Amino acid sequence: MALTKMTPSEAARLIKNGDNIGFSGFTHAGCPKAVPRALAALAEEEHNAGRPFKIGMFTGASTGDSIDGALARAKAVSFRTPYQTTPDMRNAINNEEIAYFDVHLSTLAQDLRYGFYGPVDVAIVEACDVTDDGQIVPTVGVGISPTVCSLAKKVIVELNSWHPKELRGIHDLCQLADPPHRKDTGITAVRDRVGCDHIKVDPAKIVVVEVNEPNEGSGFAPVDETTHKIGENVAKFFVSEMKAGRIPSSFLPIQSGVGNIANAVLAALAENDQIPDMEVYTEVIQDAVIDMLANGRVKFASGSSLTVSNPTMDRIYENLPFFKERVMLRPTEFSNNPEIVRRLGIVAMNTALEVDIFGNVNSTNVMGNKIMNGVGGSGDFTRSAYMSIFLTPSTAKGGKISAFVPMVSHTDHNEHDVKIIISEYGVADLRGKSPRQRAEAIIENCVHPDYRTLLRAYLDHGTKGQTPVSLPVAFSFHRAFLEYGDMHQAELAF
Ligand code: 0RQ
Repeated sequence: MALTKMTPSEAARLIKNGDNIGFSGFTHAGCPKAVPRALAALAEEEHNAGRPFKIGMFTGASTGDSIDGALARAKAVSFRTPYQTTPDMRNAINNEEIAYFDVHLSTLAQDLRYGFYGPVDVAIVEACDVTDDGQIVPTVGVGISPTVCSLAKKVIVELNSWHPKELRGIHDLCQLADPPHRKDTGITAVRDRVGCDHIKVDPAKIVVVEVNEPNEGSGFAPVDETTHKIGENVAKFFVSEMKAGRIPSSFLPIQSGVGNIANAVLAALAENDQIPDMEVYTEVIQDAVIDMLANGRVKFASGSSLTVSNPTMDRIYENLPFFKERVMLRPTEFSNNPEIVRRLGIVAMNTALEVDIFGNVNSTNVMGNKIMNGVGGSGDFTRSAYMSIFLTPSTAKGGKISAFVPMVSHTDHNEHDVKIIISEYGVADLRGKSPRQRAEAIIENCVHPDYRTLLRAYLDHGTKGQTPVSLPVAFSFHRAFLEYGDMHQAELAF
């Protein structure tokens, strides 16, 4: 029997006020666009008619503007989880208009199956192919798609002909069995395949919306002096770890976070001929990894999405057989699975907003109270990694903010999990060091010279103890920024 077809606005009308929606995709990659925009328009129509209309949102990670931006602007969201990056969504969350729950990405699918956050009423998923017997082939981002497709009562498939049907075969799709029935994932090497090439759904649940629309991804900022220096420091550190025998000469699989810094670091690794060709086991495969696959510096990349600019997407599609042999896209419960991260010995590199001198990391909340994006997959990788590295420029906002502070204003990754810190000034190796020794290593090697004296003063005059924290002035840097707009004004009166 042929599948039901609808326009975006007809499909949006299947959704009712109060429904929870599960979206496909991971970052802008693989996200539906036309139906969410129609849903935002429907919400505005309902609000104009004086009727309430809000949905709960489950996503793989951040999405494009057509989901997070459009729905936030339409005031159509009551609840959202997990990671987000769109300015309008971020503002609505920080204005407390939307209840936001920031969860590790690897756990969301299981949490949904157990019903921790309520039912998934409708799934809206982008696909490059869908068959009459209910085989859905995602595009370039997977996230929680298998789970929301299996849980939802209705699955709206946005069939996007901008993506070729020949993508079939790039994915490795399945779900974990939940405790107490969980077995090991079966993934013992980066390129192991344990699932199939499509998501199978009862065709009676499927509604198809045909579209042709490019990805909403933008490119990356060019590498600047600071990010280039951070990249060089990472590469030098890896070379010294290999010389010391702590990273094998065959190297270990790497995970790298999202954003400009991560992209610049990968480019620096590619340029260093003392670092061997490597494998990538990560969540977002960015432009730099595609370059490295093309020139052989990366042998294979497993992730949950191809988070690339549209010119890079074109390049992939022009050479699809080449990239299909070297790329695998998995659901987040596999791409970010701590069991696999620990087994493969992954070297994890993520970016911090701020780091305290004892090695605690804030990745999410600016000045403790305003969400930036969310923890994303950084915690999935950091805790279980063979080596967990945090990268950060030593300052932000033209030097008025030091990324290194006496105490972080919010903690995402703690001193027990964070092993290496790298800024443009150098590398602080925290392994095997007491809190005071860690502080000395961070101040000496990573802190901007402008802030070293202040932080040394804090350390030298602080309380004695295992962790020499001095509570009365622990937030003096943050208070200085809030009062004077500049952390240089921090007063360390003891
Ligand atoms: O703001 O653009 O307005 O100037 O934060 O900072 O230096 O451009 O770095 O884009 O890599 O983002 C931690 C947010 C870094 C990101 C974070 C301001 C700074 C700038 C961005 P402007 P940069 P990035 C895989 C792993 C958590 C999730 C994660 C992130 C903006 O990496 O979300 O790791 N990580 N996931 O000026 C105030 C400070 C600041 C500051 C920087 N201390 N105080 N503002 N900024 N430091 C991905 C997934 O999970 C999908």
